[in-house]
Formats: sequence, structure tokens, C-alpha cells
Amino acid sequence: MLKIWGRANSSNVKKPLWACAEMGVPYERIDAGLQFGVVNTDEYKAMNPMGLIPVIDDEGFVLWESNAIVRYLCAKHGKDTFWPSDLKIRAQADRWMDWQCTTMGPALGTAFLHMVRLPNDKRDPALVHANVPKAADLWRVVDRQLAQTKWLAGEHFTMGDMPLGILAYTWMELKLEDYDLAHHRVKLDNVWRWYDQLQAMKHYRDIVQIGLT
Ligand SMILES: N[C@@H](CCC(=O)N[C@@H](CS)C(=O)NCC(=O)O)C(=O)O
Repeated sequence: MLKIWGRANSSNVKKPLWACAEMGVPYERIDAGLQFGVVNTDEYKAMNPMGLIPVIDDEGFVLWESNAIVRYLCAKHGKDTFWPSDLKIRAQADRWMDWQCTTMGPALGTAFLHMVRLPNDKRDPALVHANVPKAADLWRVVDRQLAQTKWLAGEHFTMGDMPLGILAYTWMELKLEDYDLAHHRVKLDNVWRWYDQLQAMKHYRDIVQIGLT
């Protein structure tokens, strides 16, 4: 059976968990990372030299990097749906996945780390104040896409919605008011409509919307 290493509250681990749930792929999840350790063992580093989560082992095929994992799983189990066969639609799904990793992820992830994840004495409010407005501007870019299409890569839900869909929950849940930054979470019509579409999905609610910790 497919094995997935990583704690369930990690946004990067949620990607393969949610993808598998949507496609009905059974898996075994092994807790790893932060309080669970595991990631610094020689055995784990042999699977992922970065010592990060997630990692999968699919009947002996080991893969790390969350978006590569989602692509692999969707190509294997969700061809023509989650992994679009149409080259141009797939390229757009890929684009939003890469953009999550290179652009939205660093901005929103830094704000999240310093608002939620790090212990109080390690948090830097200046980084929260610098990154929340950046993330807010980036959601406007997403909004412009969603003004043209129902989902990020077109008229159907694809793998392209997964990484940013997970970060949408983070964005909606961050306690911006604690930093006097709530005015940055402007209600963008199309992002909010897309978020409602995501929230209508059972596996999104069960796997992604589990509280920010
Ligand atoms: N680019 C990598 C980033 C992986 C990553 O940074 N994972 C975080 C969790 S979201 C991690 O392993 N943190 C250390 C830990 O949990 O011990 C990916 O997308 O898989």
C-alpha cells in the first residue's frame, strides 16, 4: 500500500492526503516531522536527503517534493480529471502549482510561521507585517484568474487547485486582527466563491480544514 510520511497538520503533507482522498487511493500515513521526529534518521534521509515532509513510497518508488508527489499521484490515478490530458489545461494547473511553491508559499508561509507555528519567543512580528500585505496582493492575482474560470485551470477541479486551495484555508483562518492587519483580507469575490466550492468538498473539510497548528 502507498505510504505517506508526514504530520497531518503540514500544508505540504495535506496535498498528497487530499489528492489520495479525492481519488479514492488507500494509503498508510506515518507521523513524521516536528514533535514526531523521524526526519533526521538515516533511514528517512536515505529517502529524502532534505529531511523534510512529505515523502511517499509507492510499492518501492520513493518520491519527495509535495507538488511532484501530487503530479505523480494524479497522473497515476486521476488521468483526464485531476491530471488533465489536455496539454494547455495541464500547463495551467502546473503553473498554479509552481506559483504556490515559489510565490504564494514563501509569503503566506512566513506569516503563518511567525503567527502560529513558531514558539512565541521565536516569532518576529515584523515578518508578519511584511508578508501579510504581500500575500494579500498575491490573492488579487488569483482573483483575476478566477474571474475568468471556475477553477484555477479552467472549468474543472484539477491538481492545480490543490496546493493553493490548502493555502486558501490558511489565509482565511489566520488571526490577522491580532496584528491589526485584518483590513488586508479583502473579500475578493472570485477567491471567496472558489473557497466556497472547495469547502463544499467533503475531503477538503476533513483533511484541510483541521485547524491551524
Ligand atoms: N518544497 C518542499 C517543502 C517541504 C517542507 O518544507 N516541509 C515542511 C512541513 S510543511 C517540513 O518538513 N518541516 C520540518 C518538519 O516538519 O520537521 C515540498 O513541497 O515538499
